[in-house]
Amino acid sequence: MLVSASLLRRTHPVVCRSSAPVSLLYLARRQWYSSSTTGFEFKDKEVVVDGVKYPKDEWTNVTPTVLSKLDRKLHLQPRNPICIIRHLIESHFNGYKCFNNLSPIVTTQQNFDDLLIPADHPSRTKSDNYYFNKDTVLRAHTSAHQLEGLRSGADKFLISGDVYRRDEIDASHFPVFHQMEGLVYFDNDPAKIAAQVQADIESNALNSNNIKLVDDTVIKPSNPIQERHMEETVKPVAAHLKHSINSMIRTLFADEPNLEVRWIDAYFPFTSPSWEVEIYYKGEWLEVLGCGVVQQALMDKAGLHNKIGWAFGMGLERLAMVLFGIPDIRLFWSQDERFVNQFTPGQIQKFQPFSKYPPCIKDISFWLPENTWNENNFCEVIRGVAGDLVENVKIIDDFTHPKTKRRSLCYRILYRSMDRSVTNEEINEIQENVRTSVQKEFSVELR
Ligand code: FA5
Ligand code: MG
Repeated sequence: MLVSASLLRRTHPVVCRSSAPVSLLYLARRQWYSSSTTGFEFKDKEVVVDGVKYPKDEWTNVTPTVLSKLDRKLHLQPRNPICIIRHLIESHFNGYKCFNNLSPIVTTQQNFDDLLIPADHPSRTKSDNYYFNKDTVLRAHTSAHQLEGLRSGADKFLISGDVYRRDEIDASHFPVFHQMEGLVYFDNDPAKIAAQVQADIESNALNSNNIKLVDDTVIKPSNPIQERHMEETVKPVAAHLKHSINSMIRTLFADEPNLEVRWIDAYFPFTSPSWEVEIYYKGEWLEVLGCGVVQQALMDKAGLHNKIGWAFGMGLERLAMVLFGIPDIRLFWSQDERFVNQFTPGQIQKFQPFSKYPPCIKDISFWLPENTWNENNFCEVIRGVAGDLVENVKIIDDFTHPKTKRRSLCYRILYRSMDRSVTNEEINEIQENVRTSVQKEFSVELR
């Protein structure tokens, strides 16, 4: 149990708007959080969200910081770049049924089992996810709704929503982000598929030359066709998938000079073959989506035995960062007018940087009680105390004493607010709380 959660126990219920910095809510030892639409409460034995009770167990690790994001739904806020990009992509995928309002609180069955993710798969761990309890989790991807979509009767659909992951802390990672899932299926008849694919490709020619698109992936034993599939059906399905994504990228980035895009092989338990697409941005390859041919066992679960489909899941923030030139993923959450008023529904406008508030940098170093260390858990404790004020957490020293073999780590934490100036006094207090929480949570010896 995170130390920060214990800070929440007791005291008088206080109603807060979720836009208040949660770090301060922690420090004020408040217990009841409410906003216009989503209220949540941490009790001794349960977490209550909008009146629904989720009994706590040894898996419970949701935090107020993360639950305070439930009602923001940036993909539904018309002026937010996440919503603008969602609309642009939806209009590109003409005729697809769109699901935009599915609850992010899902069962582990939906998030993992339905997708054939094995019981011991590392993506299920507590250090990667936010669990209410062993059966209920904040969805970690929009793929959690693939089966629902397949069962809806639509043969092509898009699902957008907020997704939640415990992750590292930097400019392109945030514990809440937005994904869009796309899925299409066809009758399993090679001639029919090939004809349909040909028609779609012709109606949507790729004729932009501002984008250098490299795809040297080939279907091979390490990224195979499924046993139940035939090469002559998978090839046109894969061609349709790749064309659909490439034409979306070309439409979206039509005015972007010199964009470099590449396809690489990937692995997902719910698709085979599988790929990822990356865009070269600010000196590195930024992964924007994963995709592949849907596992036939998943189609079977939906009763679609004679169909074959493809699916993708993409990160809307990552695409919007490139498209709108937004340098830090936290900016999407900013309620600073200088950010919010820059964007107009339906339009792609480059972000005009406004003067950033100054950062406040603090280091924390400690001896580990033993050699094992999980950075996601460490970042989560920091987020629990500092909320969105933490911009970056970077290891700057990892030292093992030659004689005692004890290991010491030093992390540099960069604090900055997107919408106001922070005072050194305020950060000192937060840093002190970070130190106490880290010490208690991991039994480290602070240096
Ligand atoms: C998935 O989530 C799969 N469900 C995608 C998929 C769907 C594959 C359908 C096959 C078929 P992945 O974990 O790679 O895959 O995430 C997909 C995308 O979400 C990434 O490419 C990235 O653009 C975005 N993403 C992942 N983690 C973060 C994060 N912490 N912050 C912002 N964006 C992220
Ligand atoms: Mg990935």
